Amino acid sequence: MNTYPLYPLREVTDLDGIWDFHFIKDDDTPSLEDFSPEGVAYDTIETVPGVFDATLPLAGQRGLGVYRRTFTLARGGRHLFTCGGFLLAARIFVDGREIGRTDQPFMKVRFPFDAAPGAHEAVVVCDNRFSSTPMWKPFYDFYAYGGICRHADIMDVPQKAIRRAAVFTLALDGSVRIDITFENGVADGDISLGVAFDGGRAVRHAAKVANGRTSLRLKVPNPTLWSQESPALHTVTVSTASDAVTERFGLRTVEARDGRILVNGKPVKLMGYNRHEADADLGPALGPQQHLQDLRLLREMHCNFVRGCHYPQNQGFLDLCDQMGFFVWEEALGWGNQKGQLTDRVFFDHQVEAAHAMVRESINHPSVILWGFLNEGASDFPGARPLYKALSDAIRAEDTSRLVTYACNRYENDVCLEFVDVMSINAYPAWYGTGCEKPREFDLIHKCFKRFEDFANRPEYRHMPLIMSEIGAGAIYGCHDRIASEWSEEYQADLIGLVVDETLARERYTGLALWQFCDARTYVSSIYRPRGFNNKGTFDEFRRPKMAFRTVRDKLAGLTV
Ligand code: ADA
Repeated sequence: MNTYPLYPLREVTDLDGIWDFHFIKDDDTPSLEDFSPEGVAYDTIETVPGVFDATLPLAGQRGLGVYRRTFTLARGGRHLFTCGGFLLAARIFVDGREIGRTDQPFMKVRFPFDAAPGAHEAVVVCDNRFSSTPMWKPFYDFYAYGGICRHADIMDVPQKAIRRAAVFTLALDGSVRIDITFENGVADGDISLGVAFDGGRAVRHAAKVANGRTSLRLKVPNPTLWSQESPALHTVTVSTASDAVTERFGLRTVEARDGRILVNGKPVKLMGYNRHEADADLGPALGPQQHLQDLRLLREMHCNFVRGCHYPQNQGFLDLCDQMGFFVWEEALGWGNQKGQLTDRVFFDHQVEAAHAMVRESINHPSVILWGFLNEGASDFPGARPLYKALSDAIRAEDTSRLVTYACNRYENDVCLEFVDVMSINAYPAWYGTGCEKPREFDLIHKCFKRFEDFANRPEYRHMPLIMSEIGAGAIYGCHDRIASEWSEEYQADLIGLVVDETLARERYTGLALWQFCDARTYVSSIYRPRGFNNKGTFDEFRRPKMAFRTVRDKLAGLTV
């Protein structure tokens, strides 16, 4: 899925399609490190994007998936290999030489390499073993697949290239700051830049480059604001003598004031879902039509909010959110990380790196209004404070124009909330931990909303907006029950109905992200995962609606058009 930014003067070679493939089983190879691209006996094929272990015969297998294809370059010189995400870790070779490696799952990466014009061979080896990355653990509640799960391409990088142009709204009259980063030989000193908004004529601006970057303050001609109701977008093309980048952005401001989130100065109520990138059979490698379909289903329920759980999102999905006027919470990869990990130096550094990279990549999406990290980490542990602080600092070093949060399940014992702007609570009243003698303990829903409202109203937190960032119940698609007990669609619909009512009735709650949009594959485990799925979707994995779909749609009618 081709996404912004675009580089109109460069030659882009799309690597999506069919690659040769060979799988090396866990026991046959010691590590990703020891892999050599020589002598691999390619015996089958795989697609890019795709994951190799979603279907048989490799479903459930762990080891190295080796991909190979050839490509032809018209131009010689510096090139960039770009990919929207690997699982779980990968090394990339061109003509037998390693050009890059990553152990950041779902992270967009870009690796430079030099090549002559003509035919070349790319080999990518993906390791889906948990040992390949400190960012994952065997139990995160979503299946850990392996492969090249997002779009990949190669493009040439001219001398004095522009890397990105990040656009920040300074005021609603169209005033913006554009932070431009360069690469491949741009010396510090004077530079002349062309800037063209919305495909118009380029106006030249003199700027000074220092440490490979510069900044311009400009006014967008004919500015139109981005909002949920009217998601107007602008483009800007920034050019040097040899290169150009086109970025798409929206003019809008986001702030937290007096316990509310304001977009363009007006309070918003965020109503929507947590969503995994999850196909029924094929794992997380969704195509554009599937992303669009999911957003259309959310819109059909009048939702305006998506929490992209629990990893950096597909850039193509965010492009769609920009165009359709969704508010998005994007978060770095993490799930229930405990004391040992939160104080581990390698995990710490990887998390900080992931936070920086996520923000840089998604910086121009107006839909993204919240940055998150460490879903349900041990934020009640004082030893976790340095990491929580480092992560908000990392995000704010990249971007102060959005809000920072994390999904907390430590509640009144939390010791890290001071580092973020928004209090977000994950809770499962009337689902986990209820007395097995009492069916339908739905008074717990009301108590839960009241409890966290009281918590958020404490003097030290009163200024923070409050989001119920996860809440829900499992239902097996097609399971109906006369007494509407657990696992029936009736139970789930009734519970979600109460949750939506509570959120709408309580002004203190700025938002709700129901858990979850659709059933998604995980592991059969002791925490209620029949079928090996997390069954709390309002849709099943085939997007067949459960009863809760109508409940939400009817209750939110009027929230969006
Ligand atoms: C947690 C977690 C989710 C999911 C959920 C559940 O809140 O953040 O990823 O596992 O629980 O279904 O229990």
